[in-house]
Order: sequence, then C-alpha cells, then structure tokens
Amino acid sequence: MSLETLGWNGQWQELFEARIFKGLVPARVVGEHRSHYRIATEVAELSAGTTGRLRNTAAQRSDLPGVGDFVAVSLSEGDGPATIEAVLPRTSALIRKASGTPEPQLLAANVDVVFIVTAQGGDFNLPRMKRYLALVQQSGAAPVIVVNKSDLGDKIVALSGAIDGIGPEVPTHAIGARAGDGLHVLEQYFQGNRTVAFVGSSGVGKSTLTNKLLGRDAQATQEVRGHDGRGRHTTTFRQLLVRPQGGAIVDTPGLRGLELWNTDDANERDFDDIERLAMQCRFRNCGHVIEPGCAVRSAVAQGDLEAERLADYIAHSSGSGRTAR
Ligand SMILES: Nc1nc2c(ncn2[C@@H]2O[C@H](COP(=O)(O)OP(=O)(O)OP(=O)(O)O)[C@@H](O)[C@H]2O)c(=O)[nH]1
Ligand SMILES: [Mg+2]
Ligand SMILES: [Zn+2]
Repeated sequence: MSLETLGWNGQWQELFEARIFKGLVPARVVGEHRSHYRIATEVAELSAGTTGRLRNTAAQRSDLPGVGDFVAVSLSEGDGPATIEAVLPRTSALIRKASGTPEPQLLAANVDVVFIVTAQGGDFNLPRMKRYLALVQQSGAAPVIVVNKSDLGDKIVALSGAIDGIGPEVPTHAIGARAGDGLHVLEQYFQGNRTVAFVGSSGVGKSTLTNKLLGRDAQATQEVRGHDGRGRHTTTFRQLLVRPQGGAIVDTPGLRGLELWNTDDANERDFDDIERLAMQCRFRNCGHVIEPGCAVRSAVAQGDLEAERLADYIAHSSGSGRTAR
C-alpha cells in the first residue's frame, strides 16, 4: 500500500517536511480503540500509542489523534507498538459533542465528503437530518445524502431527486446497498483518492454499503430488530478502510443521541428510543435507576441499550418533573 492510496499527496508531504519530523515516518490513523490506535504507514498497518507530551498538550479531547488523521510516528525497534509524536493540521474535522461528557469528540479527520446515510422504512427524520447536515457543514467536508434500501419504498426522495425541506444544493442519491443498486453514482466521490465518511443511525446500512464499495466483507452487518426496525449498533469502532479502486471509507458506529458541538438547545437531544421504552416502565415517574419493572434498565440488561447512553439520558433529564402514572 502506498501513502497515496491512503490519501497522502504533495501538500501533506510539504507539511510533513516543513515541520522537520526528524526520524519520524508519516502514517494515517485507520482505527481508534479504547487502549490504542491502528495506523497505516507506507509499508504496514500496526498498533500505536501516543506520547505523554501529545496527551498533555491537547487542549481538548478532539485535539488528540483520531481516525483519518495524518500523523508523524516513531517506529519501535522490535515488534512493539509505534508512537504517534505529532498530528498534522487537519483539512476537515467531523466533531460532535460526546455522549455523556461536555467534551467534543472527533468522529473523523481529513474527510473530503460525508455520506449522511438514511434508509427507507422508518429511519428518516427531517430534524435529525438537518442536525447531521449542520454537523457536516461545520466540519469542512461536503455533505451528500444517501437514502438506502430503495427496495423498501420510495417515500423519502421526491421525483425531483431531492428531499422535501432540504435544499437542492445537497446532492441526494437513492440506492439499494444490499442488492448493489445505484452504487455507481457514488464512485465520483472517491475520485483522486478522496476520503468519504459514512454517518447515520444504526441499521441504515452504512457497513453494508462499506463492504459493497470496498468489494469485500470487511465490516460486520446485522439485521435490524424485528419489533421496531432499529439497528443493533453492530459497528462499535470508527475505522478507515482503503479501497483497492482508490479512495478511502470511514465507517462509523450509528450515533446515539446525536448532539452537535455548539448546540445547547436541550430539545435537540435525540433520546426518542429511550423515551419510547420508558412508556413501558411500571411507574410513570420511573427514574430508571432502582425502580422495579423498569423497561429501560431491562433493555440495558438485554444488550438493546448501552448503559453509557442511559447514564447520558438520566444526566440530561434530571429535574424534568415526572408525574405518577
Ligand atoms: N432491505 C434492505 N436492507 C438493507 C439494505 N442495505 C442494508 N440492509 C440491511 O440493513 C441491516 C443493517 O445494515 P448494517 O450495514 O449493519 O447497518 P449499519 O448502518 O452499519 O448499522 P450500525 O453498524 O449498527 O451503525 C442489515 O440487515 C442489512 O442487510 C438494502 O439496500 N435493503
Ligand atoms: Mg455498521
Ligand atoms: Zn424505568
């Protein structure tokens, strides 16, 4: 794999050389895990950590390396992990307010285009789509709306090819990822080894589309739930995948409670899945902490809802005046 296929070009090379990263090699962050990064250099993909200095000088979490960043790394002598010594300035940064903390979270760096993926069959929601558009517009990347699962209907995209309530300036494409319908129109966005990130709710088919556009089954996919059509949060780590045909894809986990950095309107928070569950709690004033018959905690126990997300919800809804059923 060459650096060019990773999205590296003359401008990155100039930046790298201008900073005289002596003895360091350029690499791109392709995976972000709890304890380590995966990076790709010109010759190999390997694990990496960061220097303490890098961690200490980061003003906020989103300044730390993230998927898509170009970095300067020192390689270890043996098989040990590499060390990320510096992050090159980003051309774009897809950032959202993190779930459960007031700190901004970097979803992907140096992406040229973001596919905001939605699907026929109940996922589409205009206010949420507008929030995604705002997120992308703040990032410096170009938004493209991809409406998947065309086999399930044609309710979302009008005959004009646009979505009601969204301007014609945002390109919109209806596709069927599973059957491979309409995918050729998406090829244009990868021209010149560009990087495209996929965002959208769990279950809309981001990983199915990733596999189709890569030409191999790199990402796991999973059927949506039968009772409400929601996804199962199958993808758990953001990951950059390089296409043999050129360009790269950043597949991301479906966002929960999408919150945009710079948005402090509490009504913009999206906990409709939890609120729907809460209607089934035995007590109408259930706090979802210790109460018996709590449908929300039982969803957590069954793995349908993340404990972290419930904590986030409770933190945001405290003092919202509950009443007895
Ligand atoms: N009917 C239909 N189903 C599709 C299509 N594309 C994907 N799916 C199905 O939708 C389900 C979810 O797909 P995934 O690719 O796992 O969804 P995802 O967006 O990656 O979900 P998360 O990783 O949870 O965020 C799978 O069962 C897919 O087979 C399509 O074009 N039509
Ligand atoms: Mg996925
Ligand atoms: Zn409850």
